[in-house]
Amino acid sequence: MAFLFSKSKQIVASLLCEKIAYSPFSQSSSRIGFHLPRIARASYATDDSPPPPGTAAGDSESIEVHSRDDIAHHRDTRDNSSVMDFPGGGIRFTSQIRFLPESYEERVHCYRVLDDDGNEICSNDFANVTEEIALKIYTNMVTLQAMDAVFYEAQRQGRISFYVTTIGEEAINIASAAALSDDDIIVPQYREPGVLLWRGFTIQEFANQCFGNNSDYGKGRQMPIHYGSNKHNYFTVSSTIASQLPHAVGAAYSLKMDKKDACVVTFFGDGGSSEGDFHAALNFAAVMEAPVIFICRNNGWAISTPVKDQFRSDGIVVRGQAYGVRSIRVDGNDAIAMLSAIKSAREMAIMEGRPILIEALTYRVGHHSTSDDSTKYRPAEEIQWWRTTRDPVARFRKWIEGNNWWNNEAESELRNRIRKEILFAVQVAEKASKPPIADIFTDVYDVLPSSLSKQEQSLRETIKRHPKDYPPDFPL
Ligand SMILES: Cc1ncc(C[n+]2csc(CCOP(=O)(O)OP(=O)(O)O)c2C)c(N)n1
Ligand SMILES: [Mg+2]
Repeated sequence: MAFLFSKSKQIVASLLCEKIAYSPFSQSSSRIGFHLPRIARASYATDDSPPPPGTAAGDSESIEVHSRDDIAHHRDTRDNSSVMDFPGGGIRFTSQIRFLPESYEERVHCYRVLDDDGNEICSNDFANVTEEIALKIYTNMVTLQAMDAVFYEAQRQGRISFYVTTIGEEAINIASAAALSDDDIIVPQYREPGVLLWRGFTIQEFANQCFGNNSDYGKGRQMPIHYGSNKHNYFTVSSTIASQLPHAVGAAYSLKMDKKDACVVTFFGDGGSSEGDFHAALNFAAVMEAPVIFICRNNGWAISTPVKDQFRSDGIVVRGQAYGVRSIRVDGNDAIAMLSAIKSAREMAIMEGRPILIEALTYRVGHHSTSDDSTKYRPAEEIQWWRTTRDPVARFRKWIEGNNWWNNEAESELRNRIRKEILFAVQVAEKASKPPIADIFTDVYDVLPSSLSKQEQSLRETIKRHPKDYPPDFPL
């Protein structure tokens, strides 16, 4: 019995060792023939020592994935000749009782290109950004800020019922969109309207959705910020956390079956990674080799729950490897780093038919939503530090100014023009008529089930009984 127990212990230890030693993408070194950010080596380390100097992201000219041999050298070599044939590949035995550490002393490195002052910190390991693209990125980030200011205010004035800002996450929103092709399908959480903005969804269209008017594609049936657009390959927001992730994998698999030159990009927060759907989606994507890019906006908070109360892993990036998904950690407040990492990810996802996980480190500078007051659960200084020192928009502005592509005059012209445009769109959206009440019940069933007919009848009777409680401008 003792013998059997000790044997099974050995097998379990070997299996566990194998899981981290042989990264699922380490069958061979994979190289793509142009400049791409290197996947942080720290995620492939095989013992609990810090990664060797010079192996952090950003110090190589091409993607480099470590081979099995590379990693195996860190292990006990005494029993190397003895390999067990096991589903998934051979497993080397070891005579040492060695548990995998629960964490590494040094956390997975974070890829960045610009420092907090907008200076380039590495010379060649990032995508080329032309003046035209840089200015489009900046203009879109400023537009997002201006939309947030006006819509947030409109909610405070009681003109719309709800709003969510993207303050602090403008670079993730815009730079990721800039790295993609319009054919790529976006499956969002809810804090990524910038992707839609980049693709040409107009300020008027945003306003129509927030006011739930007749021109809203959702016919006023959703809360504000639940944008969606077939034309822009942007799935409608579903704020049921993480439910979009398995859908994204299914959509990616269908692109692969149809041999499309496109991938699916799905966004979620750190809170989303704490849901079961995240784990199901990662595993499903890995096994089905679906071309999907998971972009996690790790902004430190899931409403009032900080990441330290959500998980004990080194963030989200390390979980990719457990599922056999290539992963990278990126400074989410560095637009150029985001653009470069996502361009590389897209290339790998489509060319190699595989999922990629990106953990973008950022901070939710605004309250969770208009229903929240975040000063009740986090220090004002913390918010202020991210709002000022780590502001992604100011950082990018410094970079374009350093390139002589931008100046104060252009800045004030842009901000004035955009604000006027948004205020105008809000006025138009507010004045527009509302969709008829009957629309609440259409578009799901071909023939309305009796339960819904009863609900419709009951709603109409309630309105008749309480006419003053119902907005007079709603067509019945
Ligand atoms: C399944 C589910 N559980 C709970 C909620 C309530 N809820 C709405 S947003 C949110 C936090 C999500 O945090 P995160 O994914 O980090 O996104 P962030 O708001 O930080 O962008 C929660 C718990 C929900 N919408 N859906
Ligand atoms: Mg969060």
